[in-house]
Amino acid sequence: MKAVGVGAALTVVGGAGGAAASDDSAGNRIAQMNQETAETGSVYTVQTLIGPPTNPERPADFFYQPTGLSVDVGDVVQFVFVAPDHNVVHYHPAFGMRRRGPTGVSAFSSPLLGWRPDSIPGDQVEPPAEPGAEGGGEEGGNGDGPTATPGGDGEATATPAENGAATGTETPAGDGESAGEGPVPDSWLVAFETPGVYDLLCSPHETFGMAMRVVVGEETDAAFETEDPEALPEPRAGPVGLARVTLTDPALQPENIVEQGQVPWGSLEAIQSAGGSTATPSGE
Ligand SMILES: [Cu+2]
Repeated sequence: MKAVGVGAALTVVGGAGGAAASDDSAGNRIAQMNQETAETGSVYTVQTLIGPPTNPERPADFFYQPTGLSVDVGDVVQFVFVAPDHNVVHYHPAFGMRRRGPTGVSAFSSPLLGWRPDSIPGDQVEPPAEPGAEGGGEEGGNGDGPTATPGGDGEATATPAENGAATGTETPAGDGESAGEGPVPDSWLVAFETPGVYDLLCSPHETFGMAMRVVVGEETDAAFETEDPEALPEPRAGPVGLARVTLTDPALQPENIVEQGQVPWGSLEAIQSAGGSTATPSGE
């Protein structure tokens, strides 16, 4: 599991915490324009997280929390990159993918966010550490860690002290509640203006199942397959790898998302049937 250093500038995002009211005035303005929907203009938070693997085909669970989200037209979703090195991409023909969203909606994608030099311990030393290798690696997480020089001849090894020093490591996975504390340097906002069902993926982790669904308004009829993995088109037109499992999970049926409001990762059938490692203790 990746460890994320603490102590860098945390002021980029002011209190990424709550799901509401990051901009009261705008929210009120929109609410007045749409008085029939009291929630309109709300800001919802979705976190990128990493947890223990619930499927032997992946090294870890990479997921959005919640994985299913119901919002009203005009609402904003703030993606908070608690675990670094993720992005948010709409399944859209502009990206060479089959459209998994309402027609007429522009493609959107975020950059890969949350990365900092100490995101991957040992990454900034010479020569570059291999994943999982001594001095770097994914097990890491040990604060005083990588002072052992990974390089052979003790020569070109810039001491990783600075990197190591920053690792008062805290693994954010599963910490679904405290978006306002800990290493949360980045976030990204999307406003959903068109009703319908939207499927989103994380480019680096789509094959591991990192995908989610946003249902905007009451429009739960999707113009694409949401239930039967067998009926999905073959990649690259459709979702790839375990994202096909995620996006056809019964818990993510659009009607269920609207009914529940939010569907946490841990309530996906695929996760529960995997023997229920508690990947998402925070699952509201
Ligand atoms: Cu990801």
